Amino acid sequence: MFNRMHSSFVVFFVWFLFPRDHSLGSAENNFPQSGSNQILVAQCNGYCDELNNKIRSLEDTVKELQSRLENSKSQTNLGENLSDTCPSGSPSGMYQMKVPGVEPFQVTQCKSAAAGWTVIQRRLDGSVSFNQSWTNYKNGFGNERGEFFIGLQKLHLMTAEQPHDLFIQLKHFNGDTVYAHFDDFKVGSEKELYKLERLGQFSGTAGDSLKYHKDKKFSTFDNDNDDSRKNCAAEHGGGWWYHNCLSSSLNGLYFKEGETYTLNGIHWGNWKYYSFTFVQMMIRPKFF
Ligand SMILES: [Ca+2]
Repeated sequence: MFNRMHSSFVVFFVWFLFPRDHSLGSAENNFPQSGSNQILVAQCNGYCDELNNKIRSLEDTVKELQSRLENSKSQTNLGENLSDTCPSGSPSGMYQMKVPGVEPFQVTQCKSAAAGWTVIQRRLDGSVSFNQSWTNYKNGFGNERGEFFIGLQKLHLMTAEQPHDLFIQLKHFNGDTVYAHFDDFKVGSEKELYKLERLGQFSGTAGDSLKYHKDKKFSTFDNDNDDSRKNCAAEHGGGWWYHNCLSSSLNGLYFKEGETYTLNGIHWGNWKYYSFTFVQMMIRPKFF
């Protein structure tokens, strides 16, 4: 809809420009051919300048619209590419989420016949830094159509309201894909430093690299709540429910080809690779 609307604008302005250019040419052609240039300039003054200014202004508008159209196209393409990342190939889309205690917000959901999986975290190209402050982890950051974290406060409100499943998809640069499913995910309040309050039973192909973090508080480089003498979040490049320090961290640094041999990447200890190039965390109400 957005693309179509802006395409129409671009077409309209292009149509608007060229006839004017043409009529301007016609007007100049109608000037006395035998007259001097001074006469031509005199006749043109106050008319051509004004028209030229308008044309320049319209050209700027067209450029701006073209730029917005390209941006819109790239965002749409990203959304289309993501559609096959949903479980069982269910289609994805943007929806408005309403949770008591917070303003309505946009989310990506994988729709199924019964209920949607809401994406709460995504890594896919390294375009967004996940080494963010406590405030940013609390409120969320990034772009819902690309890399982002939904925010701890929203996670708390959503999972406090009713029980949720957690589904994590992990993919390595070489194409290997695994998943982890936890059947009772709950995040504590800010007062509880957003601790990983519940996880439930694990199932999946990735191995359980999250149970080590159960009951642990969330930490960021500027708010160290871990059980280590070190600042785990600062050391491992992103906020997480660190213990002493980690079995997993899906908010670590992004390595484009997964080529790290340290634990500061997008890490899931039970799996053979040190860093992933695609991660998506999703939640869904357990009873619907
Ligand atoms: Ca510490």
